[in-house]
Amino acid sequence: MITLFTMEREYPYGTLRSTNGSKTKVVLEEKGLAYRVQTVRPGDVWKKVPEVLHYHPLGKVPWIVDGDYVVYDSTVINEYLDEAYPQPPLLPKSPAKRARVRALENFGDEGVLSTHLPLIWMPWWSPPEQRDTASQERGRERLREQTFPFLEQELGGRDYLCDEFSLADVPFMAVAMVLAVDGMSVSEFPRVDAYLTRLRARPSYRAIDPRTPLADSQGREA
Ligand SMILES: N[C@@H](CCC(=O)N[C@@H](CS)C(=O)NCC(=O)O)C(=O)O
Repeated sequence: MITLFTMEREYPYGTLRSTNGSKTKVVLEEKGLAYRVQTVRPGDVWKKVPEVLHYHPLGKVPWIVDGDYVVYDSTVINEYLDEAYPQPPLLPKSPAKRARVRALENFGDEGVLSTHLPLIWMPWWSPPEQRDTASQERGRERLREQTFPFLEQELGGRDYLCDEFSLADVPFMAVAMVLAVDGMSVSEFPRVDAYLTRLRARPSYRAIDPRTPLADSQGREA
């Protein structure tokens, strides 16, 4: 049984989850693996307590424990899961196609989840009176100006970024989750809008859906 260490918390407007932890959860779900979630207290992550640093040298979530192995960083974990549990494959076979998946995954991870998305997402974890709404507006603007035009172009006529659902789409499951809470309109980008709707329709999304209570998203049996 794999244990996923991540941050998740219920709020009146939905269950909020770490975006990077959600990337890992989606892959565990897509692969039908047995896992359980161990919630890490946000305060322990921000303060970098020794118990967190013991597993993740940068003091972040997620990390997983799979038998004797500890693996950290959502991208590394997801590649590990794809290699250790090959079915269904989330990377294509040809080197050129694999490179496209990795490049788009990197765009989502480094270019959206680590940069623009936290501007919107972090304030949602604060009480409404302390919420930095200017930061949220900046995050939305960056999605509109930088992220969505590129995605619109890369999607072309495809259902998923690299035809079949792959690791490239996984960071955008977290984008779909954030925007479900935020309510930002994406209608100026019709392909992106349809894509996010398609991602939310995947069974794996249920485990990160803000409407899914914490008690119903703590893992799965094989
Ligand atoms: N590259 C890492 C990023 C992990 C990350 O930034 N996680 C956030 C939560 S979504 C976190 O732990 N932030 C606390 C911090 O940066 O101190 C990954 O993909 O796992």
